[in-house]
Amino acid sequence: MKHSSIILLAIASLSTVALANQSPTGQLTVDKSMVRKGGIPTLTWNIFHPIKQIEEVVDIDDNDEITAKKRLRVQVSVIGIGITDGRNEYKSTSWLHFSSSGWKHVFEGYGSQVNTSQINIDRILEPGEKIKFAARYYWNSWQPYYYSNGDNVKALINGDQPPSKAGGYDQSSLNDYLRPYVKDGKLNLGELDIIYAAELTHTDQRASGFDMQDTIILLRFSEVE
Ligand SMILES: [Ca+2]
Repeated sequence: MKHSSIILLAIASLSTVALANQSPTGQLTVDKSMVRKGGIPTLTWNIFHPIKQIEEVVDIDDNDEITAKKRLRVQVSVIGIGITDGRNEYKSTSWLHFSSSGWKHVFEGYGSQVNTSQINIDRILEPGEKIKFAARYYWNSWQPYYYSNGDNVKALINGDQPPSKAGGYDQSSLNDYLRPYVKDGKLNLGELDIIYAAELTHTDQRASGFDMQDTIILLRFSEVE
């Protein structure tokens, strides 16, 4: 009984992994001959992930707009909103435009309201579908929108330089909310992840407040049949 429950647990965790990734195939081996009464079986397994790079499933053009190359699922969440003057937080609102269906709202609120595990948009994209981003922040009134085709928004992938202040990357310019996504000075994202990073408070790229971290959202792609 003990052995079979351990095996079931292993299979359960294997299928959790399968759901969380891009349909890996798994192989589970249980070495029964090694198990004595009251002993613990040796479990080994290998998981084979199909290797996919983001470039294989989408195109990111010079305007930081994304076009699906295949049928894909996209799940959108907010990584962080970092708009403060040291005392007060300011809110932002963010949107994604899908060529098949127009503007869809992602999130409106303050950085302290962000729940990174919340999926705000979950859609199927057909090949050729194009995505754009827009966001703005509130300071006395809603300020102008910035769009993905301008210099205040960048689409970034795993291994890119993190969003940073004018004058280049510097670890101290990272917002706390962004630190879990940075490793050894590079963005540490999933292979099929894209982030949109937006500067909403400044247009002068030399200003210290120009940090490209006012609103950052995550688009997580996966292949679907
Ligand atoms: Ca800013």
